[in-house]
Amino acid sequence: MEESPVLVEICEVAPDANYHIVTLNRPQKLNAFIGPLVGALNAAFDAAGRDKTCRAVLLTGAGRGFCAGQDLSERLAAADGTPPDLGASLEGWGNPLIRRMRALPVPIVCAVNGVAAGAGANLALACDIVLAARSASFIQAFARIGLMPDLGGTFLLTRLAGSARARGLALLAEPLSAAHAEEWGLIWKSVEDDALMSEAHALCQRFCAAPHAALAAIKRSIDAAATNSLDQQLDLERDLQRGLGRTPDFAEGVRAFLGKRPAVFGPRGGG
Ligand code: T3D
Repeated sequence: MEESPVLVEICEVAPDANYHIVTLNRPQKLNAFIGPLVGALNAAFDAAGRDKTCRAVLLTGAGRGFCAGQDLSERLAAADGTPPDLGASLEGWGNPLIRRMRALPVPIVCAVNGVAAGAGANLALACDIVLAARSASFIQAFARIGLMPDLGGTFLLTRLAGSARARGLALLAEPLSAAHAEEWGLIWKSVEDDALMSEAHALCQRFCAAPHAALAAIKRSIDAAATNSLDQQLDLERDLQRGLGRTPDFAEGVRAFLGKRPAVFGPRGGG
């Protein structure tokens, strides 16, 4: 029987707190996207959203690569010469995937274990915290094959790295090392290869004990800041902070600080 193209493992940290480990699993093709893989990936993020005990998602790839983007063997013209409809493909799975990831109310930690190319690079950049192994690289490979960055790449690259670097990366389609990606602000951190997974797990465990509603509000407000005016953002901060000020987690945070002890935050949905 063929192995599933996406593996999901649930790592329980407490009875009411776990994180989901989502592994792209086509190692022989550097985890390139095919229909069943992208279907399973969308389903995995859906499941994480529905699981009220899930407090973080760890996304990584099996084998020596993270993800080489779309599997190009699925993109040959049909026998009658009809070209593929890439717009329909993005509308069908790519755009819903990125929207789903950004709307997920828990942090997504990406452990980039090897090359991240094309849509695979932008999948990583759409995560909340990106760790990359020192040996990993990011390639906006699209222009090599007559395409442009997708999966939010033009939006994310420009905001993360600035216009000059976004243009260079997309127009030249050259590999960017993990160290440079960190230096340019594209990712959170590059780490030694053998420390990648332990660092990613440690972050997810930490999120399992963090104040859930605050993290969800942080995700939402930072996303909104990309397009809001300062006035709109101030209003959003006021509204979200008003809600957070009424949570048991905030009351506990204050009590813990004043009592000089570590805070013990409640379950997802409870704060
Ligand atoms: O829906 C839509 O189509 C629209 C969305 C499009 C988004 C996109 O992602 S377009 C961009 C697609 N990706 C690429 O163009 C990257 C293609 N891959 C590469 O350039 C190289 O493989 C890498 C630089 C990523 C890694 O190079 P290297 O030398 O480390 O590995 P390799 O030998 O090239 O790859 C290993 C195997 O994976 C190899 O298979 P084989 O010969 O051992 O059977 C190779 O063909 C396969 N592979 C890698 N990437 C893809 C792929 N097979 C199909 N599609 C790929 N994208």
